[in-house]
Amino acid sequence: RPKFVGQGDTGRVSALMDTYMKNDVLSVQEGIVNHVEYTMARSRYKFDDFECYQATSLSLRDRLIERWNDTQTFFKEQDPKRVYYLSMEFLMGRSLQNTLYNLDVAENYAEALRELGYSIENIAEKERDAALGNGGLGRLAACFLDSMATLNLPAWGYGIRYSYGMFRQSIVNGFQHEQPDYWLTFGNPWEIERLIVSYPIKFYGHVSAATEDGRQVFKWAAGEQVTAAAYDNPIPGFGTRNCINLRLWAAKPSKEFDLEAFNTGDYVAAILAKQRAETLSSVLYPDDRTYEGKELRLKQQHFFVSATLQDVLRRFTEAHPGDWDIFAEKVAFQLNDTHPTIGVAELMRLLMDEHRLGWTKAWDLTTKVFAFTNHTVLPEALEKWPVTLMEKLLPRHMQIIYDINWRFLQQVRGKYGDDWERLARMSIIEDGSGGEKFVRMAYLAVVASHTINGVAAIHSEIIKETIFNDFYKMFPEKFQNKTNGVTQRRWLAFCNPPLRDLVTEKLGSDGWIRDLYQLSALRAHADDKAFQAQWQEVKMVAKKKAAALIERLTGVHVSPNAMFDIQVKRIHEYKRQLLNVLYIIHRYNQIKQMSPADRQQVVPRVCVIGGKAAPGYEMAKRIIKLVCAVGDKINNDPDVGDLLKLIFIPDYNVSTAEVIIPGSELSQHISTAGTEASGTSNMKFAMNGSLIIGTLDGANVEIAEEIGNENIFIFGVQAHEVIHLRKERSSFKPDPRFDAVVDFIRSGYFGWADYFGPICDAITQSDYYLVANDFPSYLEAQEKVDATYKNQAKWTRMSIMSTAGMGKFSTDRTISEYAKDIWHAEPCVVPVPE
Ligand code: B1N
Repeated sequence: RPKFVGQGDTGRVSALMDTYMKNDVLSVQEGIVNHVEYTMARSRYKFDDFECYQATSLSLRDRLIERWNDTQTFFKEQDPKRVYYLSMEFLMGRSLQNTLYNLDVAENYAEALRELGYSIENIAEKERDAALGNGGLGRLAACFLDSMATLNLPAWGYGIRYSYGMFRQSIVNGFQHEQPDYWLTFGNPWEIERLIVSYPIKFYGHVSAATEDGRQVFKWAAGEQVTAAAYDNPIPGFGTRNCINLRLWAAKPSKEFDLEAFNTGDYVAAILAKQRAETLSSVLYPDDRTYEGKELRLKQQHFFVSATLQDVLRRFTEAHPGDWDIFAEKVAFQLNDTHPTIGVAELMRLLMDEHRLGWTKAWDLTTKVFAFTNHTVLPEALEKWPVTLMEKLLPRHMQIIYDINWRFLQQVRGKYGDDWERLARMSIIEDGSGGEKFVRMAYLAVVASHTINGVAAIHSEIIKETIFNDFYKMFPEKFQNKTNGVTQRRWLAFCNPPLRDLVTEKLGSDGWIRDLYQLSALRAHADDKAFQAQWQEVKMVAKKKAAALIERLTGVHVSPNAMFDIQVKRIHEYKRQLLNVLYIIHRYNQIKQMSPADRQQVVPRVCVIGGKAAPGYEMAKRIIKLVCAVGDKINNDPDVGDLLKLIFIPDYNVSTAEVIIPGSELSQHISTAGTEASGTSNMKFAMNGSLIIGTLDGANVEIAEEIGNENIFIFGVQAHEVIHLRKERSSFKPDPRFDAVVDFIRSGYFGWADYFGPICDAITQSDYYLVANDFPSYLEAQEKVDATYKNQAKWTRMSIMSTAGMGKFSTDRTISEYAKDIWHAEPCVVPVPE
């Protein structure tokens, strides 16, 4: 290990620091007990499961820090190109099991705890989820970190340390209630507080121009200043010593005393005003895919991006003082959606106003380091900040954005001439008809980035044809696809040990945990009767676990002999939970009308729907109530019994996903074609042998390609038909079975007829998401599902083929492609100490 440098006896310090913690059972126990006694100051009388979880985590943290330090020191010595993943969200979930497996100490810890009288499973349950994200976008960032560490990339994540994560959902009388998720009450054993790493962040105020050495310079006299303080979260890779960093920023009052405020005489009021700085990082906005022009949200964006860029520039200038020519050879930024796009203007500002580079040089560097990922084409999600707000909050940035736009529009004119319509369409500044102007953040990101990517093949085509079409025509070479993935560590190996062991045994190696393409060798065994029986047994174990969770969360007992049919994701009209519910009502009515003999032929189903509605999204909240009302009726109908259940599971999150997904047999990914950019739970489900019923949307298209069309239930209209079908709406005649179901809801059979009125209106009037159009083909696909389930050999074969075909959908593949095609970054492998 490198020599200690600093004050004091460097030889002696190095010698003491040169040793590593031991991982034998006794050393592990000593570590845990030490933390209980000395870190937590607990006694032998107060050492329950929760305390044990904390002490165990702290002892693992010690081991993480060893690797973290070695990794960061090594990166510093090697000085490779670094990748910075900028994201407002990192939906990490729990860390204990993941750390145990990635550090390869799971067995010794389990044994150590067993001897101390604790069970690892029980103490793992004590951990609160780190829910610093809304859904797919935030969880993707978390899976990316796992793969970047595992692939030994010199990468860091940067984000916000929210005090309140995603709200906790409870269901009262079928209605969603939101509870604050103050997840830090008992501390967070995984983070390292770095009080000395902090940066000033400025807001408001005004800009003045001056001339210095014959050059125009701009000075921003800010009106408000807060401090960004760093919290580091070590991210260990699997099967490697590398341990990368997720640096999250928390807002603190600034150290500078604002003399003006203090001189007015009201000392206490001035202190209290400073204290309000902390609200900046207090809460994660829970509205995914609807943009609300809230000032605090823009402040959060600037806050974390400014801190990040200052941190990166400090690291770069320390290593290469003044050597800006190599900046782009050492630094790559990935913008996770438009949320960090203010970073484009902030980097320009820092380079020009702080580091005194000219516009041309600053712009050259900026456009070489940023790349941008788009995650949605829904118009309501596209960020557009009012110019008036930008001018007030970030006056210097607004000037810079105007300058970027002016130069860009000159370039457009140079290419297309005075095509005013095109210029208005492509302008970063939208000059609204109402007189209000907006900054189109996606266009700013596109103009400044060297590469723009979508998150699944179909989505990357759609963005070129629709929202970014003009930009695609102008710079076709900038556009790429990077199909999403998931980490097979968390989403198969760690959350489903029986399946992990079966797969490993069949393949003769656990190499698939680092190279998911190895799963394809399972195909050769898909028809093997003995293997099928083992496969079914493993699924039954997972179903029982899921059933126990369902009973614990809802009080409803479900039979593990029924088919487990799951749709879990954020509640949104475009995801069409409604289509699912309408079908369940249809199925219920069919069962009710059957003779007892016919009922014998019905495949029993447990239908599970789960997910959170954005607190202000009325229609989504009505949909939750509808699911609960229908469930109430069905689950208590003696005619139906175990033939059909409908469960709404409350507070769907990463930890419940880790139980529900392995237990699923059928999973639903049924968005209107062209609306779901990728979806990632589809990959998690298929990896765990769940069959997909879905539309040709997002990653479903590529999943079908990989596992074969015969192994997936595809239905519905295709993306290219959607515009036409929306136009034809007025002459559309819905299927009578569709009308019957809607009328049934309106009749008040499930109660709440008035409350459900707007739902029925939405799908019978404009029906923007084409629920009625897809209803008949969905029914047909569902009939195929039933018929297939009755043939268990066929079903099991399809299930094995689903898992076997998932090689492509590891984030290891996704991240390798980003590294090669976008970041041009190479692995940097930390040597293993003897
Ligand atoms: O990102 C996921 C995709 O798999 C999903 O298809 C996509 O819907 C999701 C604003 C979003 N798109 N946009 C968001 C989240 C938070 C927010 O404030 C938008 N999330 C997605 C990963 O690519």
